[in-house]
Amino acid sequence: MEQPLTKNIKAGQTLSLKEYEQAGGYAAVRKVLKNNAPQEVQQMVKDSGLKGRGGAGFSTGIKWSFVPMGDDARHPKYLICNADEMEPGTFKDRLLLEGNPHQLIEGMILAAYAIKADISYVFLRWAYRQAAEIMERSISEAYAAGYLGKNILGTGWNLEMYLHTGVGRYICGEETALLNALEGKRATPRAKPPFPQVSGLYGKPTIVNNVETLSCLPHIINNGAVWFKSLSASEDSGTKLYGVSGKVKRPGVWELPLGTTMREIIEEYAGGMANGYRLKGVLPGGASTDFLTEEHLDIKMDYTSVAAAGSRLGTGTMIVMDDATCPVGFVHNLQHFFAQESCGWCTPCREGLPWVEKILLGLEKGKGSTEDIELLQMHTQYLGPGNTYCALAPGAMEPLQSALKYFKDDFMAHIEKHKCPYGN
Ligand code: L3W
Repeated sequence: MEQPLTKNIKAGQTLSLKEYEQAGGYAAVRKVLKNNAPQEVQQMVKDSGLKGRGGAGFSTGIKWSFVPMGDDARHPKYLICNADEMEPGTFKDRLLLEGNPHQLIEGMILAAYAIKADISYVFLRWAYRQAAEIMERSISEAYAAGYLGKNILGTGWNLEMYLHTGVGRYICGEETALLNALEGKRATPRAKPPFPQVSGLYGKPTIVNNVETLSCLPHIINNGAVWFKSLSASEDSGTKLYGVSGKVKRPGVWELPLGTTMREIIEEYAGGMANGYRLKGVLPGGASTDFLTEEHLDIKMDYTSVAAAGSRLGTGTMIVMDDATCPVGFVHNLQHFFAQESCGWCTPCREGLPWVEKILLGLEKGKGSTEDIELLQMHTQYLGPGNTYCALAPGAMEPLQSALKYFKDDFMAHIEKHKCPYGN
């Protein structure tokens, strides 16, 4: 099994520039800058079928193709790495940032070249202090080696790269809120269209890609689109960094063929449930995805299969809920997070999420009624897709609506017994 993104990563260690180069690092940049026009790089990535690994799964090559490329294109153009990994239960990008920073930097150079960008930023989660130090040092090394700066490798192309650490708000992972944050403004999402590809940072063409997405690029350029497709166990190309957290024997993150089944990931890689616990539900890709249950364990963890089962692949990092955990308390905890992280820009999210949180708290304490269930169901509609500027509130409704579907008996038991049956 090939694991191109993680094969050189050793626990607790960072691959140095020298080690990265010895393993073939920066060969893709050398190859492409000398031999290929930017549009050819775009085509290679389009052909590879790479989809965004941040949660949405949008085609990377198609996203790039929206960037104006003619001589009259409005410069500077920007390439941004979204490293604001704050989705609950998601810790895959951290492994790449800390373990192989030059792989990411090389991927960013390739992406920037493909859209003829002039300036690039790594927008990094505030809490990732170690990753910040590693990235700062690695960017300096890449400048010193001539991979960044003026006249890169003698080709006449210039690219600057800066590290920007956020201030710890979930909304900054939303691409347009991230742009506002970088501009020094309040981090609220912008209306789309216009999409950032046309009007992004300071109104200029901008691409925002996730850490894992960008880290795939050197391998696609070195080995080709057909190879990248062959890595997968499904229609979607490549490998995926899958993660598991919760009461399993070995929580962790593993790079596996895209489309590996949920059962294999949980039972084989995560070692199955910890002794004395049974699996009750799984959020397949971070907290803002719909619950799946034991009956879904054999689905392939790819974009289409997870959607067909009624959820989303999201970040591919699963949160496993066990049978000793109260689903009402679990979902209340998630809604507490989402309500706290709402930027307050649009009314349904600002007002709706704290209301949902309050209803769930009442239910959890045995003070709820059947009307509360109806109210919650109503909120899943009002806060659903199309009613808000961004995906925060609709994402928050996904675990709630699926909990009401799969764990309705638990909600009803709280109402009937006037207390939490799990002893909370
Ligand atoms: C041009 C169109 N471009 C879409 C581009 C768009 C963006 C990308 C994805 O949220 C999801 C969300 C979270 N013309 C386009 C277009 N694009 N239509 O494609 O866009 P979109 O709107 O599908 O998603 P999004 O707003 O970027 C991302 C989910 O990810 N999520 C959250 C993950 C959080 C992290 C983290 O902590 N860092 O990864 C987990 O599931 O709920 O659904 O670039 O411009 N017509």
